[in-house]
Amino acid sequence: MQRTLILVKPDGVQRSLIGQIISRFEQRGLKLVGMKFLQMSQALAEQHYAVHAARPFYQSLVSYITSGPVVAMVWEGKDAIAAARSTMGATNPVAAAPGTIRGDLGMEIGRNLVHGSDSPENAEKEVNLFFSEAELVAWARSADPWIRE
Ligand code: DAT
Ligand code: MG
Repeated sequence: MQRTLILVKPDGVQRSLIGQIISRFEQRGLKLVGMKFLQMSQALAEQHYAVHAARPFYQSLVSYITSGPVVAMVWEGKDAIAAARSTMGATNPVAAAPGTIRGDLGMEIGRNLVHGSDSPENAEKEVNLFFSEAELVAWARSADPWIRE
């Protein structure tokens, strides 16, 4: 079982796409185990994007993610990380396949609507950055046998 951290970035919130973005993960069959609406601090953004600190676009990344509130979620499931990333689509929305969040709703890399963890190691770090263990809910979903064999 994997957990992945998903963020609806400030453009998704400002464009009233929160519900639509959450629906995509929900309908795919991932299980929601944590969710909060927050304004990320500069410090949290810098920690979250620490892996990109050396990249030329780092400063704009931090200012974008702190430019307004975000929705932070933890979604759980077997292969949750890869499933969530395929639902998100390629990093650059122009290259993202139609049917994906970025491919359907986005036009450029600096406004790509969602974040999703890219590996089990980063997922664990990112989940712990946004959520305490007590904020994550263990629950049985009645549809599970219809989603997983
Ligand atoms: P992803 O968000 O698909 O995991 P990433 O982790 O490689 O992509 O990069 C983090 C974010 O940084 C990405 O959502 C958008 C931005 N970004 C990545 N590559 C970029 C580039 N070449 N120019 C500008 N922004 C970029
Ligand atoms: Mg990434």
